Amino acid sequence: DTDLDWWRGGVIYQIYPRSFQDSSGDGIGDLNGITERLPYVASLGVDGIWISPFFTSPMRDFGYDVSDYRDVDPMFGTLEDFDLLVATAHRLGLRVMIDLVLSHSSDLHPWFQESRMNRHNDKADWYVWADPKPDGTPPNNWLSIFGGTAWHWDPRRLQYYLHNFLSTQPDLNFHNIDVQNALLDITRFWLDRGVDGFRLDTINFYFADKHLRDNPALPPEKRNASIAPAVNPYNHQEHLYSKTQPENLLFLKRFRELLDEYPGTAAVGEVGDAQYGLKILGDYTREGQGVHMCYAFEFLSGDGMKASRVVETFERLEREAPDGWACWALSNHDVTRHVTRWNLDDQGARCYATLMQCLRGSLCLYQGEELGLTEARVAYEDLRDPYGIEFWPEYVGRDGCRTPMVWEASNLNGGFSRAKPWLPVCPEHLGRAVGLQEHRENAILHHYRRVIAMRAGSPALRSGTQSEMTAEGDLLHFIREKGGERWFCAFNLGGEAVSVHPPEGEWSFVEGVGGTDPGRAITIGGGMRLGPWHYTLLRSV
Ligand code: TEU
Repeated sequence: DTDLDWWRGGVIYQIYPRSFQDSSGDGIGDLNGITERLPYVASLGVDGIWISPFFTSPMRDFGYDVSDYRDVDPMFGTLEDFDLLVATAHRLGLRVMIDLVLSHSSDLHPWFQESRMNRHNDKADWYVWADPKPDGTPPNNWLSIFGGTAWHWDPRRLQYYLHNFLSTQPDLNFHNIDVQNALLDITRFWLDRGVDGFRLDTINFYFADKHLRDNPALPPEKRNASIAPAVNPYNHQEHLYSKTQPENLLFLKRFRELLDEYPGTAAVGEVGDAQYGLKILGDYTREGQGVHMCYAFEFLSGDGMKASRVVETFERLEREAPDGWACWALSNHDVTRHVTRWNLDDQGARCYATLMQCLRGSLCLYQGEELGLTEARVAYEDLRDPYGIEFWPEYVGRDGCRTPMVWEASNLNGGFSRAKPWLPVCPEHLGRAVGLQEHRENAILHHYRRVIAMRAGSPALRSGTQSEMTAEGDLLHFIREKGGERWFCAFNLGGEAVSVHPPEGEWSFVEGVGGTDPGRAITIGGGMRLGPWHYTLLRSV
């Protein structure tokens, strides 16, 4: 691998800027706060960071609604602060990926303000506008992820506009080449400012069907029960026409050509699609013609990550995206933190942390994951996420994974801010603050550092082949291999002890719990025993 390929198998640390570190004293995190904490991030051994949106925004969706793509929201700082952040990151050997939300803008973006004036202005065709049906109802049956119809009536223009998310997030019309060009210009603006890449929000939503055809109903067996099933009819529709149109491949090709002008940059496209996610991943990352990797949702939901599920996912990936490249994650700013979601104890959390470092693909870690943070309970009065407020209490929203980072247990607000934080610091998190864990030899934070370093130092784990992946009950094992380096990785993803029989040969024990001493060469004959949530990693000698 060359330096240019850093993204392939790289580990990316996701920062949610509102909640990482406040330097200005307004209770909201900011860019200078991130810069201050970059040495900590570098100390984890990750390859780079992805910063969730910090652009000018009315913050209806906390930055995922952009009103100026070329500036920093004053709440987060200035462009000069951003330049300092990038320079500091680069000095520390960290790549910087920023989060471009191109599928939709804020309704306060000047483009939309102009577009809504009438049907013949310069930007008239920049968003997805449509006439009502004769009875005045929306043009078709498309639904918004955040609830209700995906169409909003505009009383000024006397038409509906499309919004796949909030009504304050109108969808841009990618069929219009001027829109594409404007978005590519924005991308170039940030490339010229020195970023190393992009996390592209909702790339499978860029294009909607030109003819605005109705989506078909989803047969019951294909419904996704993971997102507010009781209240959200979104899960009962097959989103055939409201997203993932074939024209996107041509746009992504243009996007890739632009990135290729800046060697060493990379893009990870977010593809949220319960049915076709991996198939889309294959299409969007094929032959270096689209994004470098797709952010996959496979391990972000569900009630567990059983051995059989891991095997099934990689079999499906192999089938549906043979030369695709996935970027995995267990947690992010949209979902319940996995320690809570899967009800993991410390041992279980360490086991999954290690497993993720051993799997083929790239990997995103979400701030606080390295501390073993649980989902915070947020009282109704404190909820900020519009999605949560809409569906509470059936679905409590995304605030519980967005509460502030905890740095020092004894400092005000865990060291996050000297003012009242925008979301309360979770009291249970304080016992896991960075400062405390730094001094605890056995803390999960050090475990993360160790396994991240292990992957970083191994071409086989970073980008080698993955074969013989097998599930036997709760036991998961597989081989990673590259250039003569061969690993056997085995995990007990359950509460009962299991036996594992590594392939015959001389192995050296690398890492594990309840296993042999690290570094000791062992000959495998009779097999090894793995206690609950124990694992063993062996390298051939
Ligand atoms: O999320 C896209 C996405 O698929 C989400 O709708 C996700 O399914 C949802 O948050 C429930 O978990 C991206 C961003 O990550 C999210 O924060 C934004 O709200 C959304 O796009 C709109 O920009």
